[in-house]
Parts: sequence; C-alpha cells; structure tokens
Amino acid sequence: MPEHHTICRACHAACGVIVNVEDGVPVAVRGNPDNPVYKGFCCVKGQNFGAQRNNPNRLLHSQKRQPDGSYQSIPAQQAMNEIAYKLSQLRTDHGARSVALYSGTFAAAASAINAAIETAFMKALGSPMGFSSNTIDQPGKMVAPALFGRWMAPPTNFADAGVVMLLGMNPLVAMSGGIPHTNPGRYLKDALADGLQLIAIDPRRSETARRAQLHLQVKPGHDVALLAAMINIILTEKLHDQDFVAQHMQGVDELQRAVAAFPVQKVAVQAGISADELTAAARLFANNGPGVAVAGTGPNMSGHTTLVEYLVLCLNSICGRWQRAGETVRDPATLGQVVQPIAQAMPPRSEYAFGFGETMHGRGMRNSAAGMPTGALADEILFDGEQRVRALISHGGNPVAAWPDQLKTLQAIRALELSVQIDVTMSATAHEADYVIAVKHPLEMSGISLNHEYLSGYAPGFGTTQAWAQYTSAIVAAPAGSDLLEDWEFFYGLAQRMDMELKLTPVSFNGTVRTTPWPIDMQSPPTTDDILQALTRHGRVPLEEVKQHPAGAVFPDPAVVVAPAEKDWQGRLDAGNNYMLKDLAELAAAVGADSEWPFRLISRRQINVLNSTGRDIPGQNHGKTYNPAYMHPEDIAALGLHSGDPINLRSSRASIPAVVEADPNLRRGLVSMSHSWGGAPDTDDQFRQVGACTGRLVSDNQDYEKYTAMPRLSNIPVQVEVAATT
Ligand SMILES: Nc1nc2c(c(=O)[nH]1)N[C@H]1C(S)=C(S)[C@@H](COP(=O)(O)OP(=O)(O)OC[C@H]3O[C@@H](n4cnc5c(=O)[nH]c(N)nc54)[C@H](O)[C@@H]3O)O[C@H]1N2
Ligand SMILES: Nc1nc2c(c(=O)[nH]1)N[C@H]1C(S)=C(S)[C@@H](COP(=O)(O)OP(=O)(O)OC[C@H]3O[C@@H](n4cnc5c(=O)[nH]c(N)nc54)[C@H](O)[C@@H]3O)O[C@H]1N2
Ligand code: SF4
Ligand SMILES: [Mo]
Repeated sequence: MPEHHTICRACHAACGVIVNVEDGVPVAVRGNPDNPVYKGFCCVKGQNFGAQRNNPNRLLHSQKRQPDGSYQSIPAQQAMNEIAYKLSQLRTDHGARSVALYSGTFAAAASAINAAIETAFMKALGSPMGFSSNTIDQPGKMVAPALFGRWMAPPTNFADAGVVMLLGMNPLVAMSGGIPHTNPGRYLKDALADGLQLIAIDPRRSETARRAQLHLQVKPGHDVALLAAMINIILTEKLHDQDFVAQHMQGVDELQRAVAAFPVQKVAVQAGISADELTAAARLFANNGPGVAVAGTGPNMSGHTTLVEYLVLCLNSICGRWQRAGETVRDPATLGQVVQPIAQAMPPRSEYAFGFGETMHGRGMRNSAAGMPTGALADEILFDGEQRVRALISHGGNPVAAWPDQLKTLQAIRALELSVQIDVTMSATAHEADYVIAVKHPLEMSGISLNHEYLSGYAPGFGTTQAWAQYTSAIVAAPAGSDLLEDWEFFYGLAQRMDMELKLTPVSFNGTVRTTPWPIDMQSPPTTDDILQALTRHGRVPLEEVKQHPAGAVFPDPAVVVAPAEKDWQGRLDAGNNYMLKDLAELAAAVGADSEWPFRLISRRQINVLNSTGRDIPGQNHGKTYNPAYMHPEDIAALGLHSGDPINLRSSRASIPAVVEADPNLRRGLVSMSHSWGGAPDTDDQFRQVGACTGRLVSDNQDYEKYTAMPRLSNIPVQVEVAATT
C-alpha cells in the first residue's frame, strides 16, 4: 500500500506524519518514528486526519440557502458569480467597509496561504473590517509587548530551561505552547528526567499539572494577583537578574511599588492556596533559571488578557530570561524570513498597542496590536445606521459555536444582507449562511509547515527546539464527482470578478521589515505552489531546498546567532507602563464580586477534537458526541446529582442544557467545559447528540477587556440547576 510523508494540518502543530493511501483514499495516518523533531508523534486528531477527509458528513458541493431555509448544491463558479455581484453592489452602495471577514482556526491550520490571501483580498477591497479568532483567544500576547517593548532576540528555549511555569495552559492536550508542540509528552518526560522544574498554576489538576513538581490548584481569575505577588517576592528578596534589569529595563521601581499592593498572604488566601505554596513557586521560578513563564488561554480568558501578559513579560524579564549575544537561536524561522536577532531592547510602541485604526460602532472599540475586536463585531453588524457591516465572509471559523454571546451572534448573522461560510461541513454557522463554500481538505492540497514557525514567534515559551520545515504535495485527489475549491481560489475568484488586483505579502516574523508585495497574475491563475513559493521567497532556506526532503528535515544552516547590542543603543523594556500600573492598582483595590453565583465555569480543551472540528468522527468521539460539564464528584453529590445526569447551566446572560460528569481533578465550586460545541438554541433538545455552547453564557458587552473587547470566556459565574431527566 503506498505510503506518503505529509504534514498533518488538523491543528497548527504541523506534525510530520505518514499516510497510507488505498485506491486514492487515505486509510491510515501515523507518526514518523524517524522524524527527529516530532519523534513519531501523531495525536488522536492526526490519526483521524484521513477520516476527516473521508467524513461522510463532508460537503462535496457548495450550498445555497433557499427561501424555505433548506440548502441546495450550487456550482462553485456560480456561487462566486452571485457572491461577487452582491459584494460589488454593497461596495458601491455602502462602501467597502460594509464587508467584513472573519478568519477562524482552520483558516490558519489548513494552509499557510490563507492568512496572506485574506489580507490581500481585504486590502484590495479597501475594507478595514478584517477580524480573526485571535481577539477571542489571547490578544494580550500582542498588545502587552507593544506596551512593554520587545527584546530583539528570542526568549530562553525549552531545551535550555531549568524551570518552566505554566499558568492556565495544558500543553499535553493543546499541543500549543509551554512545552514544545512537536510531541509535548516526550519532550516533557525527557526534560523532567534531565532535572527540569515544572510549575503549574491551574484550578484543575490537568494532564500537565499532574506532572509538575509544584501545582498550585488556584481558584480561577486570580492570575494577575498571583503574578504580581510572585514579582513582589522576587524583587523584595532580590532574586532577580540585577544586571539585566539595570542595563535593559526601566520602570522596575514603579512596578515594585505597584506589586507591593499584592502581599503574598492576602493573594494566597483569595486564590484559595497557601502562602507557602505561592512563595515556593516564586522562588523556584527565580532560582532555577534560565527558564520561562507562560500564560495560556485560562488566564487570558479570565478578564485581563493584556495585564496578565504584561506581568508575564515583567516576570520573565526581571529574571533575565532572554537570549544574549553570541547564543545560537535553536528554532529560527526556516521558510519564513529571519530578522537578525540583537541582544538589545526595542522600546515600547504604545501608539500601536490599542485604540488606533477603524472605530467600531456601539462601544467605540478600535483596532489593537491583536487586530480588530471580534468581541465587538456582532454589535457592529446590529448597529442601526448606514455605516454598519452588511456582509460577513467567515473562513474556517464557526462564529455561531465559538463567538462569545451566541444569542447576539445569531441575531447578527441573521441580520446580514450576505453571509458566506467557507467550510468542509454543515457546521453550526453554515446552517445560518446564505452560501456555504465547500473547500478541499488539506490532504488534497499542497502545503508547508509554516504554522509551526508562527508558533515560535507567538510568545515566550512557544515553539520547539530545532528549526524544522517540510513541504507536502497533495496526497489524494478530491472525491470523484465533487466540486471543491482550494480556499485561496475562492478569494482569487471573487477578486477576478470584482476587478481587484491581489498582492501577496511574503511572510516575515518582524513587522518592522518591509517586504515587497507580490502581485498575483489576475488573468491566468497561479498554482498553489507558485503562491507557496512567493510566500516563502525571503525565507532562511529556499522552498526548493525544503522540497528535497519529502519527510521534512532540520535546517540548522545558515545558523542564526544573536548579535551584540548596537553601540550607544538606548532602548529599554518598560515595566512601568501607566495603563498597566493603573489597572493593577484598580485590581488591588477591588473586592470580590459575583458572590451570589455558586459556581464558576472555566474553559478547557479536549484531546480528541479541535474546537468544533472532529466531533462527528467516530475515531475521535468514541461514541460521545457532547461536551460534558465536568464537576468535582462531591459537588455533584451535594446537588443530589449523578454523573451523566442532565443539568442546566445558568449565567446572568442565558442558560444551556448539559450533561454533568465527574472529574476529581477539579477544585470544588467549578464547572469545566470545552467550547465550540452545540448548535443554535433550536438544537437544545439534542444536547446529548451535539453538546452545548458555552459561548451562550457569555455577554459580549458586560464584562470585556477595554483594550481588545475580549469578553470574559473563563471564570464565568454560573448556577447549576437540576434538569428534568432526559
Ligand atoms: N486537542 C486540542 N488542542 C487544541 C485545541 C483543542 O480544542 N483541542 N484548541 C487550540 C486552541 S484554539 C488554542 S487557543 C490552544 C489553547 O491551549 P491552552 O491555552 O493550553 O488551553 P487549554 O488546554 O484549554 O488549557 C487551559 C487551562 O487553563 C485552566 N484555566 C481555566 N481558567 C483559568 C484561570 O482563570 N486561571 C488559571 N490559572 N487557569 C485557568 C483550565 O483548567 C485549563 O487546564 O489549544 C489549541 N489546541
Ligand atoms: N466560551 C469560550 N469561547 C471560546 C473559547 C473558550 O475557551 N471558551 N476559545 C476561543 C478560542 S481560543 C478560539 S481559537 C475560538 C475558535 O473559534 P473558531 O475558529 O471560529 O471556531 P472553530 O470551532 O475552530 O471553527 C472551525 C471551523 O472550520 C471548519 N473546518 C474544519 N476543517 C476545515 C478545513 O480543512 N478547511 C476549512 N476551510 N474549514 C474547516 C469547521 O467545520 C468549523 O466550522 O473560540 C473562542 N471561543
Ligand atoms: S498535534 Fe495537531 S498537527 Fe500534530 S497530529 Fe495532532 S492534530 Fe495533527
Ligand atoms: Mo484558540
């Protein structure tokens, strides 16, 4: 049976895998034991990557909504004609701003081309309304560095770390960061055997927390206070890197005064742990460097994404956790462009942190370093005025299941004059769209491992330990009789019909570098490989060379070595930003609210699905097609319930039906549940078949971060109601 090396694109980790193909159909996917970076890794989602391609629920033709609400197949070319006509009309009548684009998780995972073609399309259209899931994820990861400044060389690499502190992230499940995404279980096991100290701060004794030497099983929502208290301990006990602080930082005295309002005793009691544990974590982190502290979605979703990330940068920096002159960068970009790293601080660029660019109606939210605020897009669509958004193209995302405030999201999508969903199945959002554009599965497209390079540049603690790259051609053809586009062909097809010139910007990992955009030939379409070539043309290693290694390879050369600071360089990292220290002071003064709500709903991810993708694949769901509401067994018993019983979860916004299940790894008082499940409320009676949408419990305009409009998506006050048995 033919075997092919390829890149798994069932998530952003881009594992190098082997696919068996029989009669043009992928029948098995497994890891490659000879792969020096992924070391044979292939998670359950990857093992089902072929099954996702063969999914009987897959769309083989684009769909058009009929007046009675049903869907009928429509040829892709005709769908593009009709959509282009409507978009042109909107552009003429109401301006290009009336057209918005939302780019979701699979736009990023499925192909490196997608983000570039989306940007080119919106730019050519002249609409500033490009949104992504980034602003409902961890937007502080982009906003905080704009306020803090950037060390112009990488942070400590995992391979060199003596200590790793993970706040609210679970890399053994998420394959996202904290521990290399290229086989986190293996890397962690080896590092622990080598003496790594792992600290986990999580309300749940997660798969990762279980392996930590020190696990602080905190109440959710206290991460700002916990970080401030640890910084306070480290600065007071002078455990920090005094040379680095003196040479490269400013504002540390102001920071020290601000964090003095977070005494360890008080913070520990409020977070539900002991002062000794918290002190031990601070000392363990400071004394075992080099290392890195990383915050995941848990803290970022609990209300203060920018402040959390700012304090993480402060903590890492006062401990000097950045690479110095003469050190080799272990995982530099390979297909992406490398900018020479220098051991010096780029000062803050606060004007690019938030509050610039297009202003949204309603709450006046604006662009931030993380992009346009998705948390304010439903309001923008529902705005009662000429200048509203009237068309939405949603690409590889699932707004109805994933956006905060599901009821408002539905109202907004239904109010659109045109809604287009680019998808592989009739997802919850597809069921609301005027057109569903059916696209090819990644195994039917050529691709590159660029997503994995993006992870390295995302934030300290992300990335892997070696420079890995891979190219794959299409492994199988699209199913016979299908009419499918590659995602980029849809944008290209619209642009052709709308007389737009698309210009693609090559990938660079440093926004300050100017690269010349590549004008795409709008008469004779490029091939996918032409576009991949253009995207990577400033790469450290030419795509042609990467193509010589079908199983992928490590590309250490040319090596990237951190250069010494420029003569008389004055730039400093700023630990005393006014906005951040003011927010910190306000939090120190705040007293605990929401006390009338007995439980807190916290976010989590499941190993077997990627947000809403994979739950209809038998090899992934093992018969369980819902997202359980996990609670501590004693909480379940105290409510007179049993594992498997139906419940209603109620927040101040709405309620959802769910199935309660026991998880002894949780703190008491919590409900832990994954997102992106369930459908619109008319599917509520099928909650055991389709799951429940936690986003419905969220209000997008009551509790949101003022810089990014990021709504609180974890630590949500809820009540657990006993439901009538079904
Ligand atoms: N298998 C799988 N992998 C995925 C995904 C998936 O759905 N499935 N999704 C992908 C996506 S979109 C993302 S963004 C990444 C996210 O990757 P991670 O950030 O690692 O996300 P989680 O695995 O949900 O881990 C979040 C942890 O935070 C804890 N937590 C919740 N609230 C709080 C809090 O207030 N404070 C603290 N300290 N902890 C808290 C939860 O108990 C949980 O263990 O994963 C990606 N990878
Ligand atoms: N309450 C709550 N809300 C959350 C979160 C939370 O933890 N709690 N997490 C937030 C986070 S971190 C994120 S990233 C967002 C996720 O938000 P989204 O990215 O909007 O949601 P997904 O469910 O990942 O949507 C993926 C879509 O891509 C489709 N798809 C699958 N395969 C392919 C493919 O090959 N090609 C294309 N074109 N499409 C494909 C799927 O069918 C699905 O419709 O949700 C956010 N919302
Ligand atoms: S971690 Fe992601 S890329 Fe790797 S096998 Fe799993 S789904 Fe595929
Ligand atoms: Mo995410």
